[in-house]
Amino acid sequence: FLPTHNELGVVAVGFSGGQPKPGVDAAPMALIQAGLIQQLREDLEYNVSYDGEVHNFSEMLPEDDPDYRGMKRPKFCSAVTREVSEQVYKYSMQGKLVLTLGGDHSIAIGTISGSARAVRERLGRELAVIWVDAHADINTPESSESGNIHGMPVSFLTGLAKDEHEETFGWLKEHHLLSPKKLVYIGLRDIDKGEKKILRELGIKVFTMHDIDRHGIGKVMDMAVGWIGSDTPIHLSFDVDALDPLWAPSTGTPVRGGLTLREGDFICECLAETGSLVAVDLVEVNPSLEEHGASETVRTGVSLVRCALGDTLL
Ligand code: 6HN
Ligand code: MN
Ligand code: MN
Ligand code: MN
Repeated sequence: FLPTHNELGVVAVGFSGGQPKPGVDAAPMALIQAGLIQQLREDLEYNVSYDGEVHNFSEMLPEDDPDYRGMKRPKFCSAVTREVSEQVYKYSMQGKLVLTLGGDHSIAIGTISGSARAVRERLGRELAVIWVDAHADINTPESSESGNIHGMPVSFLTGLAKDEHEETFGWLKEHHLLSPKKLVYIGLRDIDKGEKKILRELGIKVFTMHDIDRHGIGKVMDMAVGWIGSDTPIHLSFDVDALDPLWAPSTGTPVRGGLTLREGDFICECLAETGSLVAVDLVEVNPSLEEHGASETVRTGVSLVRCALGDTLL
């Protein structure tokens, strides 16, 4: 069921509407200017499909987008993620591995729904997701304390949160959704009270930083991949804030006590090694937030993507 080995579709999503800080929209361009796509073509020998545009979706900006069920910019986030979902779905249906460069993590509503649907239609399989993050991003609109949609994507993707209106995520249908049993978290260390309750009730597999300290990242990856089972298509959604701010300072919601660069790269390498990756997201790089320039965080992002795409495997 693997994507044709060297065919890669790239979607560049310059979107920051899922959270309040400007700048995360500039990440795809910063990553591309740092040489990411060129390296994927030249060093890793991918045949890259990329339309050469960082989409900012400004034409989708609604005239009026009031808070709704506590969500901020609900219509804009819904419209953008719906479009991203279509783009990811199209590449994935062509048998391409799909790389999405965000953008804030709300865009995963689009990427994962698009992959899940394509994997169902093309392969008759259920998608598994590895979500690497300091945060669980599983608030419902009602449990969220911030109203920021980048803290909610997993609740919409698992069907825990739904809405009847097309323009506020009602476009998400059964075929877009992810089973909570096929979701594994790695790196968590800042989980809201309401989210802890949700994680327990849904029986979701979570490897917190505590688990990584206890077992080491090698064992954690064995357990994570074991939980999903071999021969299951995997979507990796990597929030750069999973890494310690030492390695990724330029991000909107940094949390100390995170992964080292090598642990982050190792997670990506292990998933590349499974041969089951169908999609990779890299999100929450915000080049404008670093005191001494964003070069470190952008470099980290380039490294993570290269590792996920097989760079460091023999
Ligand atoms: N992210 N749990 C917090 C919230 O606002 O719901 C933080 C979410 C962070 C989201 O980093 O992708
Ligand atoms: Mn996140
Ligand atoms: Mn996060
Ligand atoms: Mn918090």
